[in-house]
Amino acid sequence: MTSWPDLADPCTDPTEVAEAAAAVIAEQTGADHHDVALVLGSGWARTADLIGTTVATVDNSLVPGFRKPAVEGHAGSMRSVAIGSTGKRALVFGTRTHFYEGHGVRAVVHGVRTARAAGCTTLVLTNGCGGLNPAWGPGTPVLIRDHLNLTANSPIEGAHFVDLTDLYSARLRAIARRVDPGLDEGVYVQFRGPHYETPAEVAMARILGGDLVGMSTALEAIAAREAGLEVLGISLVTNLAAGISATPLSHEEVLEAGRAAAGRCGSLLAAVVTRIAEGAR
Ligand code: 8IG
Repeated sequence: MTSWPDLADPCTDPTEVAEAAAAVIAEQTGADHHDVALVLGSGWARTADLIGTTVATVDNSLVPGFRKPAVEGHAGSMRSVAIGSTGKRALVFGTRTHFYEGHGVRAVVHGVRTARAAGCTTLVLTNGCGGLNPAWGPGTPVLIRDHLNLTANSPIEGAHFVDLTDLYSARLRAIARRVDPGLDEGVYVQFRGPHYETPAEVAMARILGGDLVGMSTALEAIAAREAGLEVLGISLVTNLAAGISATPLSHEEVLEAGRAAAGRCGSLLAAVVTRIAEGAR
């Protein structure tokens, strides 16, 4: 068993672990670099197959700094996917580490830093979330236009004052809307979780300008911007946020909405990633 520096150790440079991870990924996938990285959140797991042919699947446990998933419905592996016939490669993370797991923010953004180290210039972040707009029924994909980070944390270490204007690339959002002109946009609010919000917290999120509530994505997007990646964020509304709908939330409902929306989300993601790859580099 090889050992690598512990991400959680403050003396460890997280970039070094990301570089070690990228080296293992290159070795395991036979691809010296990847172009586009994707993080598949709740409801998005099945979409990778539509992007192209999976060339290699790598168990997370083989890759420095990666953890086993804590959530049912997430896969503990990453894959290298040939994007259609573009000649480009996607690095698809089938799972993410959530902030609420308590392993620290470095673990949360390790995939993002690894994507950068693997050569990616674009990052597509997907998630399942609660919707505040009653017009967005379960199974509606929504583009993330901006976010509110309510975790009281940042992935950035040291005095790096990273600009987050246009964090969610207007260029990439326009590409997505060309693929699906009916796509709405919204402001994603990252709460810590793992509990869902109270109705009062959802009302607060609305007053603050939020449209979507979830437990991921914002911290990863910040790390991506620090790393110089262009970011596209797409949420899948799997449930109406607490207090918006009359029924209580359940993880089952979330999984079911994901299964039902897999087709639409898959073709959307495949078309968007193909267009990005056609224009990338
Ligand atoms: I899926 O309603 C999913 N994830 N915070 N609130 C929060 N996270 C979520 C929700 C939700 N649905």
